[in-house]
Amino acid sequence: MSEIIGNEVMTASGYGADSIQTLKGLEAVRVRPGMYVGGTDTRALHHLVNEVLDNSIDEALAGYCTEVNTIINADGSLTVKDNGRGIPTGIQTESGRSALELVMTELHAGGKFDKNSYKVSGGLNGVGVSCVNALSSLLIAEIHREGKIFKQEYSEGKPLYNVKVIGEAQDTGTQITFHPDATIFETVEFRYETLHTRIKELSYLNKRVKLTLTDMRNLDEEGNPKHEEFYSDSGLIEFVQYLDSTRTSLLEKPIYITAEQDGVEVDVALTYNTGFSENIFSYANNIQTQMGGVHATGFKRAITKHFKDYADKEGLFAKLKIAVSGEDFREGLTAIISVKVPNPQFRSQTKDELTNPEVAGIVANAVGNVLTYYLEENPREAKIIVDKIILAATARHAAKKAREMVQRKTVLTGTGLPENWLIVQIEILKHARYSSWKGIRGWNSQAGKR
Ligand code: 0RA
Repeated sequence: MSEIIGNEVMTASGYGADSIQTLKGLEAVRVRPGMYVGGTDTRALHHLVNEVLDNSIDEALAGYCTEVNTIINADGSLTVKDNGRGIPTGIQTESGRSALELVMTELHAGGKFDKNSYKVSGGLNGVGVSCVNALSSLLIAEIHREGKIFKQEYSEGKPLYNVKVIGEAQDTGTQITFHPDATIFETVEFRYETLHTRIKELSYLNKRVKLTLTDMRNLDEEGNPKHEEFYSDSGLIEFVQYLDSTRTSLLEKPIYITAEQDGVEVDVALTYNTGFSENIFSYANNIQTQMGGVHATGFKRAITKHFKDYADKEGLFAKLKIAVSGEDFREGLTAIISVKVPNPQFRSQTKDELTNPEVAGIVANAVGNVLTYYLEENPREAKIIVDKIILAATARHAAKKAREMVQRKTVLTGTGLPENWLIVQIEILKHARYSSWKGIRGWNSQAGKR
């Protein structure tokens, strides 16, 4: 027995051909969560939140949403609410099913009906909210749109009823509440700290979007839940300042670069501190690329080239008898490189290295253009950076000399020097570098006062 609902032929079981395909997809996610969300541990659990958050952030990046609220509910479920346009709820002609239902139940249904609004999809895996749905014992979608409140609930990804109107709405937006399936995940307890870190990071990466985190499990004496707001007006500039807040900066303000080319958005902030470590963090579509990739490579290439060109042009490297190497340009450097790429490509399985070949040149261009201008306009800062680079090269060279000397002596004496001799030498060098730093720092801070 069958009847026609919308355009879909329904079987007696209540599922049409399309729906059966959908169920197979959702079942695949439940059978192999590892393939879709990277496992069943706490990391995978929090991956679900990221997946839901990404959709709201996308809506914000498309310019339709200013606020995204994340709430850990008292019953342990999690809600993400945004004030975007709301997921469309109308019936799609081809499938005869509601667009909302398709988004919630079809794997990869993300932006099928509006490619532009999903120009840059945050989801690294692109698995989308349907995976979250499949892995939830209960998911509730509530959409405010066209003056109405629409609602649909799902269990293990399967709709419990057709999209219905439950009231009137003055605003627009999307609210997703999900209860992760305790029969799948090792733990279903959301960690405040994990969400806090991610949401804070998202607020820096997506400036001028207000993000909040509320924990209804954690009430104070007055009964108010733990609640934090994250909002960054200057994005990566504040991110870099935050990362370097325990270090002594060489620049009053970080250098900021923003550009768009061929649909690729580039945002970079960098500063130098008195330390010796290199701190470069790169992101592709809001996801940290631990191993860097083409965007980090393009950035490094540009700073090496442009600081070198400037120093050469100004004759600042003239007295330097030694070669300056790439790493010398990155000592005491803290930088964030964030790119938004329409079709991100990643190295193999790990997905922590961006590989789109064209992105290297786009980042290098953007960084190069701004640096050239910055160095011309800010000769004092330019000199500070070049001095830092010279010092790095000098110290590296001296360390190499010391090492060679120890090795030579070791060869000459045959039995070798005591093992700790090299360590002593390195300690001396470190100290030498540090004290010469104080010199430059003093000059900088004095210049700052004048
Ligand atoms: C596609 C089209 C439209 C909205 C969205 C997607 C949308 C998706 C999500 C997911 C979470 N929050 C969201 N907000 C919006 C709207 C198209 C239109 O109104 O013309």
